[in-house]
This record gives sequence, C-alpha cells and structure tokens, in this order.
Amino acid sequence: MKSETKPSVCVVGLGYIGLPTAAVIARAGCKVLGLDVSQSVVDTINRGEIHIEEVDLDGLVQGVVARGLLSASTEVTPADVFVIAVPTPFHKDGADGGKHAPDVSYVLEAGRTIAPVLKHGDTVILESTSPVGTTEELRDLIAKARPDLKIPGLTHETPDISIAYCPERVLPGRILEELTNNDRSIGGITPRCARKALAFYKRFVRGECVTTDARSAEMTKLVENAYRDVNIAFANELSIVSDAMGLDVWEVIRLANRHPRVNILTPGPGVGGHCIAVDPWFIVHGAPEETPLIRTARGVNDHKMHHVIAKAEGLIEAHPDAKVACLGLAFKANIDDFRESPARFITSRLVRKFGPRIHVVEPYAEELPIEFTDTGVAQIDIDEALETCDIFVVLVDHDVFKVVPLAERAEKLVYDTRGIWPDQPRAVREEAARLKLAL
Ligand code: SAJ
Repeated sequence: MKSETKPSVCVVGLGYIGLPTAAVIARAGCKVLGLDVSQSVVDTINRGEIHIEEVDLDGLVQGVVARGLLSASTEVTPADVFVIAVPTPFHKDGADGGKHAPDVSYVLEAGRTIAPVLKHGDTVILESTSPVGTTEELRDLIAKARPDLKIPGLTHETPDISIAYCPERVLPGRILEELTNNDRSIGGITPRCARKALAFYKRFVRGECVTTDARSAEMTKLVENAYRDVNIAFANELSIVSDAMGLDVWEVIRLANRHPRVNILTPGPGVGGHCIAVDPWFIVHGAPEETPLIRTARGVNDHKMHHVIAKAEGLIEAHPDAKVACLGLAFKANIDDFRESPARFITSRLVRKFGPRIHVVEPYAEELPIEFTDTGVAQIDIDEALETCDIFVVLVDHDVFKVVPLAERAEKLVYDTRGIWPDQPRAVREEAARLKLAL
C-alpha cells in the first residue's frame, strides 16, 4: 500500500537550492518538512515568506505553506525521503590540506542530524556539490550512528535504507524552471539505491533522470562547472590577448563563432558566484598532479579581475576631472546576488583608490554592500549616471544597462567588460590608441 501514497520528505538546508527544491516537491503533493539551523529562516518560511530572491519563488512558497504541504523547523522528525542541500564551502584558513580544500562538515552534520530518525524503507539523497567519495563518507557515518540498520554497500542482505547522490544543476534566476525541466544524474551507492532515488525524482522532474553510481554522479557535477570555467577562461584570455594586440575581442569572437564547430563563451570581468569559481578546486584538490588545465583556468579567470582593475585605473587616472560610473555589482546579469562577485570586488578596489569620484549603479541593490560604508561613494541610478558621469565601467550585463540607446552614451568614455554596447564609438580601446596608453 505504501507505494500508492506520496512519501513524506525532509529537506535539510533551506538555502538557494534547498528552499526551491522543498517547494517544488511540495507542489507535487508530498508533505515536506524543511529543516534549517536558523530560527529566523524557519519562522520566515512558516509565515509563507522567503529569505532569498528567486524568480516566482515567493508565490510558490506562499501557496504550498498555505496548503499545509510545506513547513519548516529546526528539529528533525521522521520522513520517508531525506534530501540534503547544505553548503560545501572551502575549509576556512586553508585548514585540511591547502587553500582550496573542500569542507564537507555541513554534509556530515546533516547526516548526524537525520541518522537517529532513519527507519526501514527510507531514502537519503545528497544534493550538495561534493568532492568524490562524500556520499560514501555520509553512508559510513550513518552506518556508525545506526548499527541496527542494514546499510547499502556494507551488507550482503537487503539493505534497510537507500543512499544516493543527485546533484542540483539549476541556474540562479531560472531555478524553478530548471529544477523541473533539467535532466538529472542519480548516483546510487548501489543500483538498487539509484532506482529508489529515481522513483522519487520522477514525481517532480520532467527532464530525463539517468542513473549511475554515486562517485560518477559526484564527479559529473564538478566536471560540469569546471567545463564552463575552462571555457570562460579561454574567452577571458582572448580578451587579454586582444587588448595587448589592439584588437576588438567581441569582433574576433563574433567572427570565430561563425565556424560551425566553434562556440567561444563571453569574456567578462572574471568569474563569480558560488559554483563555477569553487567547484573546479574540488577536482584539483582530489587529483593535484593531474589537473594543470583546470587549475590554470581558475588562475586565468581570477587574473582577469586584476587586469580589469589595472585597465580601469589607467583610464580614470588619464582623465583626472572625469566622474566615473561603475555599472553593476552582481555576480551576473539580472540577479541580486552580490556574493563572490568580480564586479563588486573591482568596484571596491576602484573606490579605495579614487573615493567619491566613483559612482555605483546597481538597480538590484537597495543599499551598497558593507565595504562601501563611509567611503563617500554614492549609489545612483542609470539615468543620473548618464546625466552626470563621463567615464562608464560596465561590469554587469543587466538588461537595464543593455537597453541604453547609443544617443544617450555616444559622448561617454566606456570600458565595457561585458560587450553590451558593441556600437560604442568612444570605447576604451580607441581611447588607449589616442592617448598612447597601455590601457
Ligand atoms: N560568465 C562569463 N562568461 C560566460 C558565462 C558566464 O563571464 O560566457 C560568468 C558570469 O558572469 C558569472 C559566472 O561566470 O560571474 C558564473 O555564471 P553562470 O551563469 O555561468 O553560472 P552560475 O554560477 O550562475 O551557475 C552554474 C551553472 N553551471 C553550469 O552552467 C555548468 C548551473 O547550472 C549550476 O547549477 C550552478 O553553477 C551550480 O549551482 O553549481
């Protein structure tokens, strides 16, 4: 009879992935308990509100909480399926083997939390981006905490529970759509575990769900983000080479991409966010001798930020009376996420050097981040920037910047790190040639 009823679900960690995941599972009709260590997060969700920004998430959470399908708590209770979506950052202070060593302590803590309530028939799924071997580590921890349970991979009998790894792969800003429509890789500790997890994901995923083993699924997630990092590094290196050669990188890429088998990504001020700039290090940490390309790509993307700072500084110094507008602080377009953002880092460095000459334009920020306090720097909107500023440093490709017509910016001196204004006549490249500056 059990298979006819919908499983009860506990989602551990109600952050950028956990909360949307909990809401989507609840929308599919499962009763979901969201578990979080923060009382204020729990209270917010139980009021039907949200503590993060994501397209359409507010309405969805409000609806599923009102229907009694989603609630939150700091205390674990028994459930049929446990989904762990907690952070896996770097170790602080370079502990445990180097600067970029992954810290899986939150995952293991989640395992300790749920172990006491696990029962025969339950499924435990890890979704956090994790170094290869973490799901087995979680399995071993559960085995130790619950010697009464038969654990997959450690018993020749039919196990009591199933354990699997299934990485999220959703894009911030499109999370709800991608949670439902993206394909999923589901890696079981055993094939039986994978099948159990597959049956669960089928309840709310429309994309194809492909089963594999846990270690392959862990690596797949890391590889996806490393692939993107390496490809962005190629584009960023081209932009630096083009600067050195006095070429327009956007023109070069546009033409090269007309080749049927070439698809160069877009240069920018560096790579931000919590995933692409972090996950490749998990591979490097696991195989330091075998990963020169992945490591170098990280270095190229980090170096791009410093290249942009140096070039912007040269431009601003060459025009001592000019007022400067830095466009964008977010780590990418059209979102309000300023964590690990190259634009934010670059702007704060320019502010440190030039003080109130810099004006910050960020429509997605209600106020400037903490490092701008007491700098005398003003946050202005794009209209005011166009009226009052002379130099524009474009750091984020927000739509609201892209649509500024040429007539309103033709006289401005523009350093466009995102290539949003390809028709700009006074671009920094021409200016460098005019001033004979190495900008
Ligand atoms: N960027 C460029 N040039 C590009 C593409 C991106 O400079 O051509 C920059 C962005 O501006 C940003 C950074 O890279 O600073 C990352 O942005 P993104 O949109 O590429 O990716 P994220 O970090 O928002 O989400 C990624 C996604 N991974 C892949 O596309 C392989 C997402 O699917 C993952 O779920 C997510 O990481 C994650 O959680 O791991």
